[in-house]
Amino acid sequence: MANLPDAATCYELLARMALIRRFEEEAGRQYQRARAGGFLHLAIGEEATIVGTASMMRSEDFLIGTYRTHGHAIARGTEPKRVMAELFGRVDGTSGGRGGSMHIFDAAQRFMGGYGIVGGNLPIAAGIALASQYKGEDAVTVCMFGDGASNTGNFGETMNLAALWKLPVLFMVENNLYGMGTSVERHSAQTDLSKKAEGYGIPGERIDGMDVVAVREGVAEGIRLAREEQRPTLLEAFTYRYRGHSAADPEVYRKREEVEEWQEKDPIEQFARRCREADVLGEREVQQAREKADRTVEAAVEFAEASPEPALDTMYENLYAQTEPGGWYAVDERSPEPHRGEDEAEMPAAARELAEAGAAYAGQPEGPRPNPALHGDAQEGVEPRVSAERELGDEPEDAGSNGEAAINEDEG
Ligand SMILES: Cc1ncc(C[n+]2csc(CCOP(=O)(O)OP(=O)(O)O)c2C)c(N)n1
Ligand SMILES: [Mg+2]
Repeated sequence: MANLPDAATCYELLARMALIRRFEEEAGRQYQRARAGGFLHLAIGEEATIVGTASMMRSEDFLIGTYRTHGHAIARGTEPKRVMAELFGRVDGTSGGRGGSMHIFDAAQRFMGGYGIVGGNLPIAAGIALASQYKGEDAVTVCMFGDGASNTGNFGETMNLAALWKLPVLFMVENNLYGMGTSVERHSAQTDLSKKAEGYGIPGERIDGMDVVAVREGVAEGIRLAREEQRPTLLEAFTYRYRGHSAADPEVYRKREEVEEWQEKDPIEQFARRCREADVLGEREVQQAREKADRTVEAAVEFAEASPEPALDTMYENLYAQTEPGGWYAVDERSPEPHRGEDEAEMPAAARELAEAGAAYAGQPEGPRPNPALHGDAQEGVEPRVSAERELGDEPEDAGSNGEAAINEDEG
């Protein structure tokens, strides 16, 4: 077992884990009160992996995570009140209230998000590391992702380039044993995830993600290899989320006893006990860390509640899509009032209309049916694509695959 660090560091580790735990419990509560909208993924139980990793990083290093990252941002130094305001969709949130729980982002702390696409943060991590290398900077990028993400195409592509270009990056799989409701045994052919990048020349190691000291030890070496030798590594931290995948998860895929078994290894309790037994921290300090967490989170909720919602006329700010010159990615610039079908009160009528149209369509006799691409699908005023092509004088090269032949065929 790795040695405990000095008393001040132990206190800081304990206080940070307790703060994240408290924050997430409160986030769950606020979500149930409908104060926080969108999705909410809690990492309660995973605090040692998060805090252990972040605590070994320098301020110039980058951290990038997934959609379960309230704690990652806080561990990196983002103020909890700004994370809470983001969950509440308020202007003082880390993303101005535009991102919500899955898109916490804080460039000042070099916390690069916050991504809803499973595995989507891996290539971005490689890109950040490439930028550091290109600029001759000393920074390391740490990329944290789930066991499920290790099955994505992004994983292989990123490992290949990271190894090939010798990028200063450390990959960490937060193996909480499940990707939503699917266990590692059912989703990954190779269940030793630390081996999954070996074929690319990236060595891996398994660590106890419930033990903050063990995490620090593993991460220290991974960061050293990345910084000093430009050698990426893949750490697999074994951890566990006590709560469901997201706020709506009936958890039919695991047993209550399994959750309880992992709760016995609780990262905060375990570490507090160890610090007390080694006489590094006293009961008073442990209590103090917890009370401080309570106060910080209480203040975070007050701050979030007091923060205004973004003004309606700022709705289209921060969008990269452009309408001039007009393109495929046009922004809906209609008036802010609800439009047909957007108002909930209209929904029953709109739903009935759609259902009736669907039934009429399904009730047609067997045989060729109108092709919506050619005849428009309820988009009045939209010219069929073929006639547009004709106007441009584009005669179809192969009349058998589109153009007139297709129209004739469709019209029977
Ligand atoms: C590309 C993609 N596929 C599917 C989803 C839906 N989805 C959201 S979370 C998730 C599970 C991912 O599990 P894991 O990587 O183990 O992370 P964990 O949620 O356990 O932290 C899935 C499949 C998604 N967001 N993105
Ligand atoms: Mg997982």
